[in-house]
Formats: sequence, C-alpha cells, structure tokens
Amino acid sequence: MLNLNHILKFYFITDENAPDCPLLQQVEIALSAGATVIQYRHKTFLPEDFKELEAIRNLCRTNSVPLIINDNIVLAKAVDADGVHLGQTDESGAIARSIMGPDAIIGISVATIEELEKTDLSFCNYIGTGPVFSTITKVDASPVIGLDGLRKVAERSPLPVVAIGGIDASSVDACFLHGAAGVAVISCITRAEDPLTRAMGLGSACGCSLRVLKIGWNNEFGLIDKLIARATSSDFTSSDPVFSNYRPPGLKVPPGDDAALFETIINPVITTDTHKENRHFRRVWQTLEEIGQKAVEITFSDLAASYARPLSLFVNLSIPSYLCDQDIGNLYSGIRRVLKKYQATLGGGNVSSGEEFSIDLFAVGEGHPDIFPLRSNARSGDGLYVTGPLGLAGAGLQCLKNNETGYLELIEKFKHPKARFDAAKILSEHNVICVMDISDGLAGDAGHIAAASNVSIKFDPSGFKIDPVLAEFCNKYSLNPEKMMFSGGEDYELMFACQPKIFEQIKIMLPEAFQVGECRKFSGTSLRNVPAGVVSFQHGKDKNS
Ligand code: TZP
Ligand code: MG
Repeated sequence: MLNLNHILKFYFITDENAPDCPLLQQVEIALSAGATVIQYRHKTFLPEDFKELEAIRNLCRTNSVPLIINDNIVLAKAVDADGVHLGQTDESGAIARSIMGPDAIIGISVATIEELEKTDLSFCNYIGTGPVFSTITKVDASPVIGLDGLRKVAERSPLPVVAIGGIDASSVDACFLHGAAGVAVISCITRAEDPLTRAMGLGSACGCSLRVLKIGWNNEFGLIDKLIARATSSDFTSSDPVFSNYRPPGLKVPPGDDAALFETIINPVITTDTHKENRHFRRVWQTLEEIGQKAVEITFSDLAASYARPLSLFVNLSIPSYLCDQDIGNLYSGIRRVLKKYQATLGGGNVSSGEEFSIDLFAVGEGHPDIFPLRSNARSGDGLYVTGPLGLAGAGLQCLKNNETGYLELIEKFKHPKARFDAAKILSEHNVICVMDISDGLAGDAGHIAAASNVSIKFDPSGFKIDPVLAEFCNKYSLNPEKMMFSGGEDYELMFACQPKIFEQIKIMLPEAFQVGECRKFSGTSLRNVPAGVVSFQHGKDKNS
C-alpha cells in the first residue's frame, strides 16, 4: 500500500455542476496546484462520459497521483482506477475489495461516532468524515459535525480520516489540528472566480508543492528513434571488472535499418524476457530508470547462467498514453546504464502504443567456447549449491508492500538485482556444467533441475547460510527465514550442481556460495525436505513488482 498519510493530504473531488469548467480541466488545475489524490465524483455519469474519465485517469497516472471513483465500484474497475470511495448506502467494503483487488484504496464516508461504530472498516483504507462546515455542494449532506465532531471521529478511527465539507485554505490548519490526515474539497476550487489561484492557495495550506504537469506520450517528436540512436555508441568503458578488457563483436549495421547485422559471433546465445507493469514491476516502487536497469539485468542473468557474454539488446516497448516522454527517456537511461556496464550495444527495437506498459527484451550473447551449461546435467552424487544469499529480494518486496523502510538492504536487493557474470566466470573455470539462475525461488527452480536431470534433490535447510538482515526482518515479522529462502523469488543468484570436491575449490573464490542440498538417484519425489507451506514465487500469482 502507498503512503496513505501523504496521499490523503490534498484530496480534490470533481464537481459536475461547476459552470464552464469541465471535469478534466478541474483535475488539471488541482494537479497543477499539487493535489495528492483525485476523486472522480459524477452522479449523473453516462457512458459518453467514459472517454473523459479515461483522459482523467491517464493524466493522474502520468503524474503518479491516485484516482478514486465515487460510489461506483464497477466503473472504478472498468477504468482501472486506483480506488473507490463508498457511501453508507453503497456496496460494502468487502465487495469493493473483492472486485478492486488487494492494492486498491478504499474509502468510506462516516459522519458520526455512532456510524463509525456500526461500519465494518476491515476492507477499507481511510474514512471521509463531514460535513465539517456547511456546504453548498451536497444537497443531501448530513448535519454539520464541526471541528469537534471531526476530532471525535479522528480520535476513534483506526484509519486515517479525511475531513470534508465547506473547507477552504483558511480552515485547513484547523482540520489538521483536529486530527485530519487530509482535507477533501470541491467548491472552494471549482466555484472560485480564479480556480487555479484558489487551488494553489489550498495546496500551499496543505504543505503541497506546485506540480509541473506531465503530458502523456504520443511520440510526436520521434523520441524513440532518438533514444535508440543515442545509445549505439560503442566507445564504452565498463565499470564492471569482468568486462573491463572486453571488446565485444560489434554491430556492422546499427539500428536504423530493417534489421541489425552482427560481426561474426562464435556460439551465439539468445534469450528473451517480458516485463509487464503491475505484474513484474510497479511505478510506485521503482523509478523508470530502475525499472529499465532491472529488466536488462534480469534478461542478462539468463546469459550469465549460460556462460555467455552479452553483445546486444533489442527492446520492444508497448507504451500506454499515460507515460510521458520523460518517463521513456528515464527508462532508456536505465537500459543504457546496464548496457554500458556490460559493454553491450543496443541492437534496435520497436515501439507501439498500447493499453498495457510492457518491456520485451531480446538479448544476444556470445557463448563460452566449450561449455553450454544445462539444467539436465546434474548427476547423482553432485551437491547443489547457490552463489549467494537467498530470500533477500522477496523480503524487499514485502517491505515495499508494507511500507517498511527499516530494511533498505533488502529493498535494494529487490530493486537492483545483478546478473552474476562474475560468479559464472568462476563456475566455468571449474568446468561446472549444470547451472541456472534463480528467478522463481529455490524450491521452484531446483524443481527444474531435478526434472531435467531426472534426479531427486534432498535439501538440507539446516546448512543454509541465512543473511543477518533477512534473519532480523523475519524475526520482526515472525517469518521463517528458511521458508523465505525457499520461496522468495528474484534473487538472480546462480544455482549449480557439481562434485563436492569441486565446490571446495569454488568456495575459495566465491566465499558467499553455500550448499543447499544433494542430488540423488530419482526416488519418485523430485524435491525432499521442502518445508510445509512453501509456495514457489510466480510473477503472475504474486502480483509483485
Ligand atoms: N460529502 C460531505 S460534504 C460534501 C460531500 C461530498 C461536499 C463537499 O464539498 P465542498 O464544496 O468542499 O463543501
Ligand atoms: Mg457516495
């Protein structure tokens, strides 16, 4: 969940009866003045209003401001809004939650302590209370509760409270002093002679900064062509020691033609990956630059696990209209940063506008001259090992979900995974022939090795090296660290099988590597000693990132 106390501060609600000020324009004004959340309130909504609502949603999304729909859960779902605000006579919070999903912001109106006590708040994130002062906007408003009424509700409410009704810049401070987390306003902005100036006054009273509105992407200026062209220069100097003396085979024909022409590649290795918004990444948790960086590291992690050096990357983007040029520029900065680090080029790409934001990457690498490691190469008698700590990225994801800011190392692991080319080099030098990267968690990925090699893997969780920060996190949340290591995804460490005496040599060069289990003759069960209740991480299931 997002930081609600920040989001609720300056809560603007649209006014369908404002003379000469369409709802989209109202939202533009409120956002420019720094509004932190927008509620679309439109009691006489008709299907022909949907286009305008979509434009409002896009504008909010472009500017990273949540959009909440008043009353209508189905409309909120249809327009993919961030939440819904319910009245006492609307559907229940439970129904709203079941339709909108776990991450939606659900608010409910509560006028009095009595109402508060009989309302089921278990599916809600905040309450709205009022009218605090008399209002001209809501004809059927309940009696004015005053600042005293606001304080009583705020004191009793387990959730943050938004004050509403007749509020303007002069009463904002009093509302905050009487316990409000935010103020919701309509007419003080929409019926003002100069709505922008009034909105700015309100924003300043709420402590919000003005916002330079970002406008959605339409590729008017051929942005993508420019970004691709800028990224092809090959005079890279890598910051990564594994790549510092490496000059990759170049592109004979760089982007700009129908296809790219490479210089000769010995053992070409090709891999692809898809990264979708709200499935693999979230813009509220990561900047666009971080999203670009992570997507390339993840795709290159497959090359590392194949002992291949990255040569070139192809980027296919589907870009929804709520992203702006600056967002896409930032995404490419992240992509470029990783390409530079690994001395790889941008081979080309494609872009289309689409409803969904997705990043499809294709990476071309040059394989090891002699070894292409396979999942099917584990043998009975091999040990099963990993190159570094597990469970950290999964715990980092939980921190982001729970607004836990005390474990920045874990969040860092989730946001900035690294393809383990350094470890792959050491494994290849020791002729290890069974390797894969861990993206879905130890249990799930070890299952792939067991199945492909037709062995049983017997885990030994008592020998797992538990990272001290993970241990502390698990202690705080009463979680089992071994389980986190089994099921947390996205660590992108390498898992490998080899003879124990080979591992002894590897460990000298990779001291953070450790044993997780043993490979045995297949006994009818692929994985043994997996703790009960371990579910392997799946992007689709755990709407992570
Ligand atoms: N619910 C209680 S008062 C109110 C609503 C929707 C209207 C608030 O509008 P204004 O113009 O800010 O008083
Ligand atoms: Mg309502």
